[in-house]
Amino acid sequence: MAVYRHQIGEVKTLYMKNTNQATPTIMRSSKEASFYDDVIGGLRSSPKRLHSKYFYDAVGDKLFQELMNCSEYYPTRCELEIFSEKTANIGQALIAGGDDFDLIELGAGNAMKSTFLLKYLLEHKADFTYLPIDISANVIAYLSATLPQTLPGLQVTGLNGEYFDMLEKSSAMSNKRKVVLFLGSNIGNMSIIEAGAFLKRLRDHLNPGDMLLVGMDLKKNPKTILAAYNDKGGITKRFNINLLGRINRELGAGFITTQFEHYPTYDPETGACKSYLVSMVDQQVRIGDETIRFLKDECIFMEISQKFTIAQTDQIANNNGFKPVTRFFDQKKWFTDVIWVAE
Ligand code: AVJ
Repeated sequence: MAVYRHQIGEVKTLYMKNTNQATPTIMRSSKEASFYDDVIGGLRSSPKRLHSKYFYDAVGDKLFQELMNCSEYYPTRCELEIFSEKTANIGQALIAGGDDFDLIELGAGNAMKSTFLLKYLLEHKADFTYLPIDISANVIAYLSATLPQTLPGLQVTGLNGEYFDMLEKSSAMSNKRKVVLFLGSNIGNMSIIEAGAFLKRLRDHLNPGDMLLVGMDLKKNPKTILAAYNDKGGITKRFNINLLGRINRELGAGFITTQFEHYPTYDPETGACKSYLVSMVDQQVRIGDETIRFLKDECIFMEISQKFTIAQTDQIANNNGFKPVTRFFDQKKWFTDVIWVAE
């Protein structure tokens, strides 16, 4: 099954009239402008950084799909195991929260894991509507068209947009209790501080008694973690380098991608798995009207994939307005899906 994500349109280059500017000016839609601004802002800051949310263009989606199938990258398999083996326990825990509910999924993607849960809830006559939220219009169109066919009787309301905008929309649409799914260890792409702020904001969009089911990757043998972000086939490397390619394609930049190498790290003390791209030479890169200088060995911080202890998963809940209810694990205890209730 394909995973679709946001795709940003082409950059339009035109020569401005009525000005004495001789150089081409690049006009961008607001989406493109924020991509451009984020790229320039990130590369002008010290240390340089790019935001991992931009990994997922059409090429990035395909590479992530490949990663999910590669032997070293364990998180997707672990969470799929939890959703396929513990379906009844997860389903019962959500049903036990009260009456009818809206089941909201943040960043639904192809909804492969949630499909196990949806099927169980339908078979057990739970009264609920599924509201997948995704930034990609393709994802939402795809899910709205296919889910009612694969799961007859499922009520689906697809929401295409940013998480918090769409959460507000869902609250305006119904005052049923809410169960929010945030799977795939996506929370790991924030530092612990950012994740705390995100959870506080999410809590503000919920009512007491509403539930949150979060997928979190756990600390484990550091070699296992590092290998998952440094696969022998070089998919993770291409996944990172592709963001430079995307900047070239969409913002007309001049990155020579062969002049950067992938540097993955894992710190077993903090649980922070971080990846960098390292400039192999002194170089200058043109992006629109800007020139960015890189020293030899200078790094761009690309992504954090935070790993948690079980105690930390409770702590981050308690610190941000949630109370831990239950947790589920795969056989190896490499990954957890936790259920929290809003206080
Ligand atoms: C999609 C955020 C869960 O951080 O593990 C995979 C993305 N990055 N390999 C992760 C990713 C490098 C992934 N998530």
